Amino acid sequence: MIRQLHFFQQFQSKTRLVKQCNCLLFTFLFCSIPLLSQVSFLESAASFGMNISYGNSDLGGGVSFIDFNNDDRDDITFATEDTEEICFLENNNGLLTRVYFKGISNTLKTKQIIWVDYDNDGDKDLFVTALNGSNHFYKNNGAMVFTNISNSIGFFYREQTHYGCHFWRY
Ligand SMILES: [Ca+2]
Ligand SMILES: [Ca+2]
Repeated sequence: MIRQLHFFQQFQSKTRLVKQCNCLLFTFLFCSIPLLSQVSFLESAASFGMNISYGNSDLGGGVSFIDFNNDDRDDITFATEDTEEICFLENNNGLLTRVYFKGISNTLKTKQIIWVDYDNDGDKDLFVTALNGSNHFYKNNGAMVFTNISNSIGFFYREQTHYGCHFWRY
């Protein structure tokens, strides 16, 4: 009887030990994975050549991350404050360089920047809303040379306050 009791106590002790190990393993696996998988970020805009602000406006303007020149690298476009040209930053292997495009001259207070291939010719065209003036639509004629077609496509062209816009194939 004593031997059976001793055996039973040993069995209980081993079972308890296995349960404790399972609990520790469970805790390690399910508590440490989220900690190990956290992503950290480093602010590095200046090191990529990006030193852009929206002037003194308290509302700010839009930004677009899109490969506007179809070289398979995403570029950045910023809306700008009054008297400033729209800011195009071309991505050259990770270094951003400000570029200007023939046919685009817009010093209004811009809010929304939309790149869209509205005519399906393979190059991206540009639509810009303005807070204190008329919106503008620039057709890309190829090689990043643009024509302002705002008046000729039937788009309403009034001086009115505009913020956002969106293109969608419906
Ligand atoms: Ca690009
Ligand atoms: Ca196009």
